[in-house]
Amino acid sequence: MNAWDTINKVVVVGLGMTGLSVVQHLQRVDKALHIRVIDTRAEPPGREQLPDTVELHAGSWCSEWLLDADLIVSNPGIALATPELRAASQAGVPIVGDIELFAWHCDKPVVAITGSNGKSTVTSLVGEMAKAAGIAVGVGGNIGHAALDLFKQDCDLYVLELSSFQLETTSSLALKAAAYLNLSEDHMDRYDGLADYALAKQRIFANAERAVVNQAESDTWPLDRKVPVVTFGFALSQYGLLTVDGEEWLAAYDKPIMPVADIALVGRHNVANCLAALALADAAGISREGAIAAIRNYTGLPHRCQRVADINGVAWVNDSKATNLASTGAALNGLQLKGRLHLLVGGDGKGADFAELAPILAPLSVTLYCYGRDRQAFADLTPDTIMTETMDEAIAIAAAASASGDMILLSPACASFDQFANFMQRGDHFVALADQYQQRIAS
Ligand code: UMA
Ligand code: ADP
Repeated sequence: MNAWDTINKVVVVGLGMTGLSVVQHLQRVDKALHIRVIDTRAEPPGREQLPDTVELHAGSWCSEWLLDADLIVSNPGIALATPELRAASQAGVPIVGDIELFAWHCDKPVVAITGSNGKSTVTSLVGEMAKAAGIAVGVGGNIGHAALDLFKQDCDLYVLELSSFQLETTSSLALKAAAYLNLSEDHMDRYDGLADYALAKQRIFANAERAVVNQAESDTWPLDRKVPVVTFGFALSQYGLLTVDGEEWLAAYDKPIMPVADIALVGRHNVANCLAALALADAAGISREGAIAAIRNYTGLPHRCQRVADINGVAWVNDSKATNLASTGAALNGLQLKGRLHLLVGGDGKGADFAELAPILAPLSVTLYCYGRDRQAFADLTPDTIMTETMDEAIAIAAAASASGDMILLSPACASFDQFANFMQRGDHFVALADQYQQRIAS
């Protein structure tokens, strides 16, 4: 039986990018479906693009609509524990997310990536590998391109980045391979601790032919032991490292693939990301030539450890996508500087404890600039700490204090939502402040 046979009334919860993609998909699938949208925001993003035929309730919940639905499709940003959703679920109304709808419709191979950090990098790298191999590929999901929008074009392979939020409402996504890159504390405002968060991510393996897991992190391995496992990592891994004539190479099953020095991405964490991507590429049938070409050429997405300016010998680095402690840790790992590090942190801390940053900062010559709503959570991590309300104030002080050989690094370890629309806007603002400073000192 088709999943849609018994469904007439669908309520989409949350508009935005996901909600709009869901509405458009539902209309493509079945023009006769009765579609309503609820968004608790008074002015939900995407409202102007909503077709007139779709009813919208904005600014609050509408339990009447929820209880009247045959199916609720919920936005990943809304917790299933929200009382209104819980009540609907208890009343027997099924609740799914956009990725579940994707699974119902998809008839081509899919690989997917989850983890606390590196998802977007690995997702886009696998996409580049497929393109280089001549495969028509659709890349989407939590990477900022709604998965259902990928059906607007013909593809022979899909690569999806999946957040724990999206996985919570997904149960039938069949995957050629599922990668779980790493696990570290994040989204503690939404989960009852790390174990709860980890369990949501485990759902990626539910219907996977192969699990691509981090050799060094047992939490990333499937709890269901029936799923065949392929490991990546720096030691004892199927996708790992080999020394060839004194040079470090990426390797698969003890066969060298290419020198680590030829990877276009920078940073040790990206070596691990390349190994995970290679494992996924093999599972998806992407040619080795295509995979190698992409690793040689792909320099990464903006807002991830991106050098955006060099002003009188001071490097300005935008790592706005570092929205948790581990990603900021990765930016600092192995950092070698002639001068001083001016590190900007802060924002919406999502309930995290930042004490783990102290030993990472200890060996560095660093001034810590803490701004935003949760800046006090960074107090006492290192002796030289400056508190400001905004990033603008922090930059003004850092720019004046910096000298040739220094680095001004925005790697906030926090979400941006207290002061910015998203991490992209935060990163763009950092770049704009660098530009302004450059112009000021040039005039
Ligand atoms: N919201 C309400 N009421 C509503 C609907 C939404 O208050 O009725 C609020 C929620 O707090 C929610 C926020 O609005 O978290 C964002 O909603 P949105 O409309 O901006 O969401 P979308 O545009 O649909 O974006 C979502 C993902 N956002 C979240 O999961 C929070 C995007 O991931 C994703 O790229 C997009 O779908 C396409 O799949 C962003 C993200 O921050 C990048 N993800 C988190 C992360 O990576 O850490 C999980
Ligand atoms: P995600 O989509 O999971 O947020 P991104 O690829 O966008 O991951 O990177 C987010 C942040 O995490 C960036 O600051 C990046 O430098 C850092 N990062 C990328 N890969 C890793 C990794 N394997 N381990 C730790 N941090 C990483």
